[in-house]
Amino acid sequence: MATTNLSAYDKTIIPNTSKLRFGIVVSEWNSHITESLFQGAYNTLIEHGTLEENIIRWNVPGSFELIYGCKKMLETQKVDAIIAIGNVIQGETKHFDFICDGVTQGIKDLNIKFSVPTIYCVLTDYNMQQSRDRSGGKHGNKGVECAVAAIKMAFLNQI
Ligand code: DLZ
Repeated sequence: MATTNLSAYDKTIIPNTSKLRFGIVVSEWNSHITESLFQGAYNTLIEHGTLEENIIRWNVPGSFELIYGCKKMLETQKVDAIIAIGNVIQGETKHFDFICDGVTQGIKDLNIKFSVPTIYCVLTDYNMQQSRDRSGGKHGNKGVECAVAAIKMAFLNQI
């Protein structure tokens, strides 16, 4: 089955982001993966004109805490979009399902409750190799894809 390259997009249609402010909330669990996702997102925002001082980064312990971290950022920081970055790897128990479901529903709820969009940059994989492949490996970097989504949604929010 072909997998889309997560870093591939048409750069010519992305507007300049120099007037926008972005939040990035990063889970520390599987930090080598989430740091690569962060770098992909950060570099993409910078490439399209976002100023360094207009990217606010907060860390949270695990993906489950992304919900509260993003909520707090939405309540206290003036941002145009937030990117929630996490990585959940399947283990031997149902914990994986509960975390994935909780984070997904939680971020969905934030998008319903707040007028600022929260982008879902959470890799939910069966093993570490799949996560490596999607955080700067052979399938690109989901952080890039999510930064592009954040830019598009921030502009949509200005309508
Ligand atoms: C506990 C846990 C486990 C087993 N696995 C992951 C994971 O693969 N990815 C992740 O981001 N977090 C994991 N966590 C931690 C939970 O997200 C959360 O931090 C704790 O349950 C405390 O609420």
